[in-house]
Amino acid sequence: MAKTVTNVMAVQILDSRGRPTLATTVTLADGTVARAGVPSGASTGSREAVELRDGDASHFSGSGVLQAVANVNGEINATLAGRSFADLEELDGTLIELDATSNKSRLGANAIVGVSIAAARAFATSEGRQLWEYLQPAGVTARLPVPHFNVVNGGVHAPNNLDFQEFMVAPLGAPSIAEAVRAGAEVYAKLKGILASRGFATGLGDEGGFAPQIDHPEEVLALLVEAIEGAGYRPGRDGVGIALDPAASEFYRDGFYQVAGESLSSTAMIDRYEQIISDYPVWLLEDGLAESDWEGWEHLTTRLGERIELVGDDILCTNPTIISDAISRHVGNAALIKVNQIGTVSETLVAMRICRDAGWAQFVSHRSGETEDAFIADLAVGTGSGHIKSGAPARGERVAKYNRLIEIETAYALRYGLA
Ligand code: 2PG
Ligand code: MG
Repeated sequence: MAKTVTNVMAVQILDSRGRPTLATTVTLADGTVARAGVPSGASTGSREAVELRDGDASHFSGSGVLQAVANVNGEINATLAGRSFADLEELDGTLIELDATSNKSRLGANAIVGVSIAAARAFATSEGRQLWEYLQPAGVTARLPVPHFNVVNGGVHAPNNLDFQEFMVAPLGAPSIAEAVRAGAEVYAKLKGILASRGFATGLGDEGGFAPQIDHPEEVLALLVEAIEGAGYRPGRDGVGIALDPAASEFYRDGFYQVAGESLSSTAMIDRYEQIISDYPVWLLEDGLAESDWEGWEHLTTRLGERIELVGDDILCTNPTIISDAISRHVGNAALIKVNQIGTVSETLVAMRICRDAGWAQFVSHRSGETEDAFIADLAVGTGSGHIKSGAPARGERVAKYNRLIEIETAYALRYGLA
């Protein structure tokens, strides 16, 4: 049934880092009102859709989004209000056409994605369906994803020495979301105790994980195994596994990877990962190499692609064209899925369909700058993507997503897990 939009509006609010972002509202003629909060990244891929920032140094040091807000309240509202749309794809297509750039830089991907997410929620509500049901593609089985809890933060997400950005624990062997969340929270609490007992600070990074002053990634991995065992779980795929997002573009300089004082070639970096996955129960590696190192990625995939999941984030940017290119070049075997990287929900669903058709995995993700909006929980469930990352099992904007998964699990008997 066609939906008539009567109003679209936005205001400037704060994200979890205290930086400005947008809250958007879409109102339909049937009285449905739906909102969205727009996420924002720090370690961004160079080919991501463009987030519009005001650049006015006297206002939030240039990071204001008042122009993006004005674009929603002005041009976007003028175009959408009073119009009927057969579905979300038509509404998203109208936004893309209106922007008329290849990277959403005119109206701002932050403005566009806020409207797209709020519209998806409005359309679902108007049809009396759960958001995850509304997002579920034909022929796809909805299921509850394995949450990946980022318990140690480094890179550009924390002011410590760690070059790797994210160290995640994944309750792959848990029977349900409720048990997975419990495992994540128990390991997190155990890790805090271990860090404190060794004299490390237990302050937090941007995604709620601890940010100890540690140089070597292997040292963190050893602590994670200790915390997993200490909390009473088995490290590994039948218990609690580990996933890494080094976000390698951030420590790639002049063709070399700078890790803990060492300068490693692409091959040496792959050797290091091979050793890491032999020594520790790491089952997933995201952005192990830089976005510009496609040749390195090809080697990485040849060497480790049969053993672990290799997820492309900065290198793919949730972009259907780039993902198709990577699939044909055998670069990685999975894509990170971030709605604001491409800018609309419809294009995100296309990116996920391309992955599915190629047998690639899809790892649904938050951004380091977040709001309490839990859209990605429904996205992961509806698309049956099998896994999601939303930071630590702590801090409101992170647990909002995990709590939504618990709510979905409680109300609907859906299968949990990856396979
Ligand atoms: C990443 C993300 C989310 P950011 O690199 O995967 O964890 O970080 O949002 O800063 O890009
Ligand atoms: Mg990443």
